[in-house]
Amino acid sequence: MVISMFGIEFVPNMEVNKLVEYCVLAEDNEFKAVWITDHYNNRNVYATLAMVAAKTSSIKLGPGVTNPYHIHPTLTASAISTINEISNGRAMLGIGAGDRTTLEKLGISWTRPLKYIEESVTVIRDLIEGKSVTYDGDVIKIQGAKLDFKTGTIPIYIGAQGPKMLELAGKIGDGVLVNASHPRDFEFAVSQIKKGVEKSGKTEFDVVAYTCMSVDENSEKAKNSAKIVVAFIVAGSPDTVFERHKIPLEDVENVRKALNNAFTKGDWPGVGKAVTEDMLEAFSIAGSPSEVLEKIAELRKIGVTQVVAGSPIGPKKKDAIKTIGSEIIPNL
Ligand code: F42
Repeated sequence: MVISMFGIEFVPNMEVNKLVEYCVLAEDNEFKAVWITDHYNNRNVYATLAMVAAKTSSIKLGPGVTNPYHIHPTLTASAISTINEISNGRAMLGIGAGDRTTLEKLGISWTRPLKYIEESVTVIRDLIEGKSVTYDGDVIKIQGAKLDFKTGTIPIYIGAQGPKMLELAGKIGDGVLVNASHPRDFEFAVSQIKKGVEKSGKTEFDVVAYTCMSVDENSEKAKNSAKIVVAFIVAGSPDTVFERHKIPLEDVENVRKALNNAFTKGDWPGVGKAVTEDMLEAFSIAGSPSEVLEKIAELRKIGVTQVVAGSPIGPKKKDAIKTIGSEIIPNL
């Protein structure tokens, strides 16, 4: 397998102009894809993507990921087609089941995620292709919807971690965004994805490692700056993941307590102290450029075809983007 694209992820929790500046820098530094996360409490993902599209010229771009509960598939089809037009055909669509806690806060009940993804992807693809869609699914019902414009084909990537969602992604997606950083998680993921890909008969499929990455010439600094992101990953992961990585549940509990203290008493250094070396190793790709390259090589052997540098990227984002562009991407 070869790494066909090196991507980057941004959370629009900063001013859009600043995020666009980072994207332009990423494009100038050999990154080929930019994924923008979608949470209603951040800047709107499509408004942000429109700005990124207008200021860049070659980097592919898309939401990583939107969800069909909060955003109706017809609206997603229209929004991503608009981004495809603005960007001259550079759009990609990332879609996943969404974040249960956030959706439930909004009064949206999070049921049947597999069906929602399967039916939404079918409908979105048909709408993007300019078809008139009448669909009587288990969870999506549409009668005669059609976009009045067409902007070309758009690859659809599915955000997946669970065994069934991974298989479904292989079956119906053009790619999958797997939120993980360690070879053990990808051994498991790729075996599930393959089952779906085989069922579909596809010959091409993009397996994306949507990683927590932190790069710096100083390995310690890189690792330290990944700790807070790793703590959040630990707090939100199911026990099966800790079993896979042999991480003691007492250590997990310490991180959860430390995060609680950080939110209530502002003790953020305590969070850094609670994150263990094993957690850093399991949930991030953090270190010097040569350490990061070694880890990417392992992922490639397992079948990863795109690596995405996700938060925090490095102790200093701009420096990290330049380091990845000069020392990592050319050496893949
Ligand atoms: N979520 C966001 O809200 N915003 C983002 O920007 C975002 C980015 C992102 C990037 C990469 C990525 O991989 C995920 C990302 N996510 C983001 C999270 C994403 O939206 C999904 O929450 C996440 O990927 C889904 O995780 P999952 O693959 O584990 O799927 C869940 C739904 C799961 O439980 N899957 C199980 C499995 O085995 O895969 C199946 C569950 C099941 O069987 N459900 C039954 C069914 O029919 O669907 C019944 C359940 C019922 O109660 O109805």
